[in-house]
Amino acid sequence: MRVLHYYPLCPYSRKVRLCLAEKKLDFSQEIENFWEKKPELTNLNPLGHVPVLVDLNGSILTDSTAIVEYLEEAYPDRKLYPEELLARAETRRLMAWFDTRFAQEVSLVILWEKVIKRMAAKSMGQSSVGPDSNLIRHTKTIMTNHLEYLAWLVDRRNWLAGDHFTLADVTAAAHISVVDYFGDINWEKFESVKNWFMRIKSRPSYRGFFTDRVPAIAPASHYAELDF
Ligand SMILES: N[C@@H](CCC(=O)N[C@@H](CS)C(=O)NCC(=O)O)C(=O)O
Repeated sequence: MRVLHYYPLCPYSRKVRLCLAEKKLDFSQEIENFWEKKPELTNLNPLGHVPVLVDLNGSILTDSTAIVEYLEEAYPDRKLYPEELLARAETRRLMAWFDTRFAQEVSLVILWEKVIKRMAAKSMGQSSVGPDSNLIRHTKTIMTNHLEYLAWLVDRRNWLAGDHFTLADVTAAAHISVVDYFGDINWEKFESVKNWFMRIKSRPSYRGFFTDRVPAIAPASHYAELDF
């Protein structure tokens, strides 16, 4: 059986989960508390990062972009890169944007402050530390710039990179869905982005996220709603 080692609210893990589901590839899931650096994970990936995919033939793959590109080549039936050369370049540009800029400025900051910081302290026997409210406020301001850019794109295109649903949509949705878990997006201000996100939430590949939970933090009330 193909196995994905992942953490439910890790955006990179979500990118690979969406990709596997879009391609209709069966897999079983192993949740890894990556901050604990347990041998079950470090034996597969010495860096102790998730996601890690162990494919049917036992091949071990790490790094979400390397994994989705591997899946695209190994299982080309349902393509997530567009056919057209320039649209492929645009897809890669947007994937890189979300995996670096959006992650460093928004999704990973929120995830760290709201969940991982507390869990990591607990696993080291240290007293719990709450989120830094100034940093969260600053992060939400920065996120507004990203959402404005996203609105600019979806106002002009059917999907993020052009006419077709691609890995750009997968990657962006993976990061945004993490922030949405905490209810940190003011959707009323970004109607066109909300419509794009609703279309993604309606896809069968997204369903697995609805039941994701992390200890002590319930998702926002609209998190599992298709029409929010
Ligand atoms: N470039 C990697 C990044 C993966 C990553 O940073 N994952 C985080 C969880 S969201 C992690 O495992 N961090 C462990 C650490 O920083 O030690 C990818 O795309 O898969």
